[in-house]
Amino acid sequence: MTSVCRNKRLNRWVEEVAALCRPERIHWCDGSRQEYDRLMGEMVSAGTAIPLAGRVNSFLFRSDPSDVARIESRTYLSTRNREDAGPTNNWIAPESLKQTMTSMYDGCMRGRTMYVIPFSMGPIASPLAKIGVQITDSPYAVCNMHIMTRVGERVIQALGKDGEFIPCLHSVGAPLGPGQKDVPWPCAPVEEKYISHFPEENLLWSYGSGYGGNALLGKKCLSLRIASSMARREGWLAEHMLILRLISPEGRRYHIAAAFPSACGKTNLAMIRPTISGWKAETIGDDICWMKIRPDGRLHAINPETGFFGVAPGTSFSSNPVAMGMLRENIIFTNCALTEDGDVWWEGMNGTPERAIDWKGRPWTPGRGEPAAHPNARFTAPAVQCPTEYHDWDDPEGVPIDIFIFGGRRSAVIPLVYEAFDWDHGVFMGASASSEATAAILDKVKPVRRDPFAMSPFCGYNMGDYFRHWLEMGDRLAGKAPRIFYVNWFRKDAEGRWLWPGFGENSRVLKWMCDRVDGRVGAIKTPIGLMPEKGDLDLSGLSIPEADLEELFFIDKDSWRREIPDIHAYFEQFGDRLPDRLRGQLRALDERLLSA
Ligand code: GTP
Ligand code: SPV
Ligand code: MN
Repeated sequence: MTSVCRNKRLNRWVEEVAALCRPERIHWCDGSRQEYDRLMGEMVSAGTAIPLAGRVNSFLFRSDPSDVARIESRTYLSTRNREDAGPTNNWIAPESLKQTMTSMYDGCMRGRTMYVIPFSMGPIASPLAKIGVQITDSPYAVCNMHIMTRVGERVIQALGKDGEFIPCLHSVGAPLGPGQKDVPWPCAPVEEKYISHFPEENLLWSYGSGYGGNALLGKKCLSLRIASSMARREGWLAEHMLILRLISPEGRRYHIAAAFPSACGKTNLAMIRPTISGWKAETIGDDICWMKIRPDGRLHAINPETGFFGVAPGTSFSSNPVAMGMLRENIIFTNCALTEDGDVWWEGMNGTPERAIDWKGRPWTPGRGEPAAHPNARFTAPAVQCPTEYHDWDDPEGVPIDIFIFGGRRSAVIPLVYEAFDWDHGVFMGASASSEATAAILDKVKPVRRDPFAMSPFCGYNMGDYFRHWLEMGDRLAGKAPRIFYVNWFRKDAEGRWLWPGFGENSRVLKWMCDRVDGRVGAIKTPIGLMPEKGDLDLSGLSIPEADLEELFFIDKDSWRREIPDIHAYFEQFGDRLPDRLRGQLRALDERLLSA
């Protein structure tokens, strides 16, 4: 198929990539339903996709067991100066990385189709949107991109003759020899995988993986790593945050953006069904949030995506009925279990089947000792199917943010909720955030790691400069800055039981935040921040033992003081890139803990 594209730079880039990767054919994606159906049909015939009898137009994929999550140890930020990538990113010099990868790309698409996917992150023509073009040899990536982004000719039109786009090159790194039969999930061995970012040129090169954030380049690669670096240069924010609209019984709308690390509850909070009477919620985004200061002086947010790539295990009619309602049709499932009646299943879904086929394609029965679904099994779902979908989807202006929430998964130490004294203290709370390891990444990491703003794996420049950028955004926003809170839904008792019921009940905590924003309630000043006064957290209709509540809010000064050296060491790795204002915040926390 020849292109209708008049963009010279794009046409030249497609020619260059084709000459290097040597695919059998080139296909320009138009984003149509027919295109999606045809590619799915081909993948079904090839044995890669399994059509589900239990759900309309839905398919199950099983990845290679070595390719089940993002892989941070193979993710690179390639800047001319190492310092500009900073100590939290893997770095290789651009010339050297490009040389290595060019030799890997050489002939890497032999025997395959090269797809050209023009896509927009954000409503086309929004002042907050960006255009990317992904070249890939993975039809699975194409179908996912159809759901997750705005794909097609409208984007080519918007690009015109000389519009700007972000080139995103992707190959699974598995060329086919003449007559060679393909495998269901082609990919390269771990040590040949590269997920590379060249933020100084707004360029992405990914090789060897077909999974999630490694392969759907509009997501983490473009919308966070490249975009955060552009955002710093251009004075806006690209964050790993969900966006939620909460509506009070009186009809007041609050817009909340929350940053939790991977697999720590963003999708679930974004789809919350409040348990407190009269309150409603609408889902705007579950993973990525782009924000700009608009002419009203406030920070306005859009979700640049159009779909949800969510963690399947743990999703059930009791934990997340909204997601379950969304998953009935038009879904791509990856690494879930397959039941006898042709439906998907995963751990934590209501009920357990007597037998199933596990994510590796083997017969499975309960009690086998291994999960049937991979812990990072995912669904890809169109946002328009979300029962709590927000209706101003294409509003180019986005929504004004009232509340920021930071958080993570900590079984001890961190209380259920506290509020920042002011913006700088809030930035300190985000910068010192920490979380326990989850299955969202392949790498082995420390049991508790610092994950500032949930951006540690996604910040496209030196994290010390990122903290400074947040402080400066606060200076610009002044009195119009959102209020900042910290939450931990994951505190456990000594027996390992969750102290807080979570999910829909989290609305109680959100309501307290809204009450704080509008000055309806006061707060108790503690060494770590402001906490709810007795009776202000609405617990009506919830039976939770008094002792559990006490533990949820307990601040053990000794354990908090033990965090200080760890935060200090984390901060000091940034050297002179760390803003002094954060050093001051850490000192002040230490002093408050000492004198309390
Ligand atoms: P990414 O897509 O990787 O960025 O993850 P996410 O932050 O969107 O996480 P998600 O909402 O998918 O939740 C991950 C896991 O945490 C799931 O197994 C959920 O069931 C569980 N979870 C989410 N919210 C809560 C909560 O309030 N309490 C408890 N105990 N578990 C939760
Ligand atoms: C995450 O890991 O934060 C995800 C999944 O949202 S992935 O798209 O694979 O990055
Ligand atoms: Mn995420």
